[in-house]
Amino acid sequence: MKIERVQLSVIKMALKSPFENALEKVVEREAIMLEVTDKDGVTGYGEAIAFSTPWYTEETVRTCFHILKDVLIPLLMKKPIFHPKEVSERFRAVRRNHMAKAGIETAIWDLYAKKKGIPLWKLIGGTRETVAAGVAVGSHDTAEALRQIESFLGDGYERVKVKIKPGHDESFIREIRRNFPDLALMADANSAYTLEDLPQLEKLDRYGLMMIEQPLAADDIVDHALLQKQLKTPVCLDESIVTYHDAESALRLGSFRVLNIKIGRVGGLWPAIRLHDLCAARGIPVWCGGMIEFGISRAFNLALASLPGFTIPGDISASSRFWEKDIIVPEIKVENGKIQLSNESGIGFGLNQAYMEKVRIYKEVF
Ligand code: OSB
Ligand code: MG
Repeated sequence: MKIERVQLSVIKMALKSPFENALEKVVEREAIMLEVTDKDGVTGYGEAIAFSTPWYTEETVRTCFHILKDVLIPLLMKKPIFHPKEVSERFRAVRRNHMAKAGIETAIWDLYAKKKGIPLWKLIGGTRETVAAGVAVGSHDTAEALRQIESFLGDGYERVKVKIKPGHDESFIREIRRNFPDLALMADANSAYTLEDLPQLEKLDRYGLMMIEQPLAADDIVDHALLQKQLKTPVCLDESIVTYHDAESALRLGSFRVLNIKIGRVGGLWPAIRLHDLCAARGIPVWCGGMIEFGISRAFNLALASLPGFTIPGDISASSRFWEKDIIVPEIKVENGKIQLSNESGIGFGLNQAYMEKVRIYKEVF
């Protein structure tokens, strides 16, 4: 594949309702959509999922735009690529900037699968034709969270995640359990605790949570290992695992029993597949995380979650979870708690160009 044209579009859209966690209240979402075209005129789509501000990781929409424009796109256009696996290797001398890398690496996967005429999920070895839908509730108001859970269960979601933080944990979870005794429930703390909160975290052990996600600091796999030894509830890592080596080290220490894999956080689809393979070999279940993203990123999440090790329903929801109208055609729908994988080639979804015109705030072509 010889890449001849790359278009970056910054888009902006309001969420249907704000999404709140321990660190940020997300009201509006910006993201970068990538359209990568080769010399035969075939186009692959990608999405860079950094937020407007660096609360989740250090990247932002603007750092991604800079790294894509000034570093990654020139590296990619310099010489042909024969397989999408090579993209991560080509970016080896660029430190971190994983969401920028993943945005363009995923577009190359879509392009490659389209040229081969096969669905991306089949190309990467996916084994399931439907993916279980899970949803994250982003409200710290107990009554509002209960209302949302009720409504998501009505939509058919099979698993619910809620956000916790100090002062908003045990009584919140107790109330959810009282209302939904059999709900497949997990809690995500986005690093809001330290080991000093151990007594409070131990109280959560009583509520049959599937797991507690990222309770401690992003760069603290040692404390997570100490915490996991004290808890019956499995610890799941998100922010802490950014590289393959992070996962190997954390496995050695026993810092987690479940892994949340996000393509953007780990630098691309190939790094995500390698983490899946590592965890599968160690008997560690994985699930696909979400980033309040638009449809292109959702489509890659679906393909990833078709791999055999993704045995836990992820934060994989319908286009309508956050958006009045998504930028892809067709939109992603949940039916009977599942999302059907597409049999079209590549990611199986296209960009709604007329709608892109409306939500785009900036565009540049290389
Ligand atoms: O920590 O998993 C997270 C959303 C944005 C950034 C980080 C996280 C989240 C979510 C919800 O928890 C994900 C979603 O449903 O899109
Ligand atoms: Mg998380």
